[in-house]
Amino acid sequence: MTKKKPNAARAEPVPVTEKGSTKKRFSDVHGASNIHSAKRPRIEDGTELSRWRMRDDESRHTWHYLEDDEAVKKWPQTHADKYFLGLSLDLPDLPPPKNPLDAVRNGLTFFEKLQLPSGHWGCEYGGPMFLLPGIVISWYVTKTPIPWYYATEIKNYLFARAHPEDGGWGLHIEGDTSVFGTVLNYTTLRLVGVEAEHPKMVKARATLHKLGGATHAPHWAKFWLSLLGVMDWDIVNPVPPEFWLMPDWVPLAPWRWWIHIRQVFLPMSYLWSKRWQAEETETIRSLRKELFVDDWATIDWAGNRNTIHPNDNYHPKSWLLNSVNWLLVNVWTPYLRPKALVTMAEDWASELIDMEDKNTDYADLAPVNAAMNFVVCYARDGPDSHSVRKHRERNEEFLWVKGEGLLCNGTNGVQCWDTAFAIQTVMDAGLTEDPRWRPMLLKALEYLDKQQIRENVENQSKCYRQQRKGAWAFSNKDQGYAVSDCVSEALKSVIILQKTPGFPTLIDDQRIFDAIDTLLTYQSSSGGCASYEPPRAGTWMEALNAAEVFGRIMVEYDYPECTTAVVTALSLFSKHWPTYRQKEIKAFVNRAVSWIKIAQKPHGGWYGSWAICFTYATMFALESLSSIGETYGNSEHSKRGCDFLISHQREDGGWSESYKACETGEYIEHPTGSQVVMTSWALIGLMKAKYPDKERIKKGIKLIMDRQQPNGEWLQEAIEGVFNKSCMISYPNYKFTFTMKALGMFAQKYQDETVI
Ligand code: LAN
Repeated sequence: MTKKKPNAARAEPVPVTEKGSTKKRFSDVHGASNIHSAKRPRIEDGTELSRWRMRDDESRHTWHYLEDDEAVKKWPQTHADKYFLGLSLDLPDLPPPKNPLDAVRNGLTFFEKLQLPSGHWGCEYGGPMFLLPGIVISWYVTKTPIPWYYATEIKNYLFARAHPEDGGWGLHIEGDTSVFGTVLNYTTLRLVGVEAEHPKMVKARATLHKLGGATHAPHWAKFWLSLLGVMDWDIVNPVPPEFWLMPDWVPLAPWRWWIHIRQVFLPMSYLWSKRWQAEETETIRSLRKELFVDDWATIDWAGNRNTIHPNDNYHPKSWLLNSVNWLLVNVWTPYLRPKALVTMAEDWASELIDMEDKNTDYADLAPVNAAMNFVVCYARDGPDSHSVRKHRERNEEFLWVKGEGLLCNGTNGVQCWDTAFAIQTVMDAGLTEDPRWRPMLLKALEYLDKQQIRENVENQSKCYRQQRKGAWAFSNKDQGYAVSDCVSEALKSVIILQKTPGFPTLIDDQRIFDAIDTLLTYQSSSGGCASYEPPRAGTWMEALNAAEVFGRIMVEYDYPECTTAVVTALSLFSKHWPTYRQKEIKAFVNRAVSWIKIAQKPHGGWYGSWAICFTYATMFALESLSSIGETYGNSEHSKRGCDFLISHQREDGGWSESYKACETGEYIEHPTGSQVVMTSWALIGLMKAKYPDKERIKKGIKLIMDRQQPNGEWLQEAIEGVFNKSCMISYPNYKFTFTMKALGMFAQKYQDETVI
């Protein structure tokens, strides 16, 4: 389905966006860098979806809108483009599967078409509703022109994702309306050019006012709105850069915080300290009237620092944090804060920001700090600086276009992660030696070869980074942050393929050892593994969680998901290189699995932090146990895990856990019933644990097969992923990788079963 081409005359000529370099394209589309007026973008009903293209430059994703018909002809839309945009692929029906392995083959036939030129699989990575506002506000305050087709599709996306009844927005696409979501997305719409009197805006504004208006927003919204000049900085709880001057031994020094919180607080602290604000515009003046219940001129900014609506207050501030804030506001800042110290702190924060930009070539950890670092560079280096141009260019990689419109991804992609799972899926189905899949797998292996991180970052200890040589990131090498499970899943996939007859050894032993050496740095004192770094402080640090809307954000935690991935990677490695760091690996694995046992909940399941929720983590935990030979028949832990899963199997054979489980810590069913992804996780866990009742497993397999479409695909169901307990995030490729993995495992295990 193609949207109607708007016939309104175009206000300004937008240059052809051909297959040039991203850099060229950027300066073309967003105007030369000497354009500094925040012009209101033109906004239309829609764009023509058939004119969008996703460009894959060695896994740097950028979306291009081709306004020129010649360019459209020269650069045809691929299957992947069409799929992402929700356009029909017109693929023929495949022969109906006679058994689960046929279903895997059909699934692969479809999934193969989505493999991108550099060898990986891409996807939308949306869900959170607080990311796009950061990007748009950063464009606005840096006077980055917003092309009409971005403005138009941002409007379409946000309207499509507004709550059907109250017209507001939540923290994430399935969440209840909150002030955070509503105030930021309303502001975003205004900044891209939507009129305040548009009926949807009137409705959203009424909802915002019912919730108390912008003064009831959480910390991060108050930060963005102060930067924009819609609020006064006095309403923002303090983020002093002086924190960065604390000696490393201080228990609450920021280098000990979780990487995402410290990389966000870093630019935030710089801008807070400078009380930097955008140039005032008509829209900003108007927002001051629109976002508040009271008259703007009468608002007691300082008095509303802690005002927050209950819908947003997932993690209320502790008495400790409130006391620290009180002292900072009433004593430190007005009376003590010496100028020389402030300058020193700002300079050090600024240097740390530069290191982050340099180490990632301006890609940055994620879109929150990328948008903020962009503003820091603009405020500090000026509008025409190299740093500003680089940020402007790289922030494009967070954008994603789909049928509903334009959104911001949670990272610059899911490239290495999804590619690793795709390879393992084929392995689990026993199809790696089938020549039919060789070209696809070879491209995937070549991709992982190119994406392995070959060096540690410069100034590793100065900028508090974790060792990363030999690692893989979640997205790509440019971003370059090693994550324990991303290294593990990619490494497993490389070993699997390189040990399969007919595949080349692209990654030599030394590079495999580098990955192992890095992985071995990831064990925490408990025995488990965290995400980016082993925990650097205790969970008491959560008492300083100022973000209000998220839980478990201040420090690293050990996760069954990450721990299992490392355990299985080390075990696979040891099979092929039995002598390399043999003792350490054995000790690592034993301690890790012991931690898995400790982390089991009284009901038998495990709490998942990166996808929903107990079903996801229980799958991993059962895999960890089985890797040391503990399964249903011989292990109490494994048995309890299986019984937990089985107790939640539904009548139709599937599983259906809701994201609410992540928030509440209790298993809660999703109102839309069984989900294929969730069902696959449960079945994989049960099969890993050698659960004896084949019929129960078969019932779930049948559900997955019944939901497969005649062309081999599965359709999107409820959101799959989560972070920080409260925010959900999409993993659209899971509906391919985990379904096929479950089917493939079943086919391998019960070779004669047809399941039709
Ligand atoms: C991710 C995505 C991947 C995820 C897994 C690899 C699945 C996980 O097993 C380890 C943690 C990790 C790497 C992870 C951490 C937090 C991220 C980066 C995200 C969920 C994607 C988006 C999120 C990030 C924090 C979003 C920005 C929001 C802030 C609160 C700063």
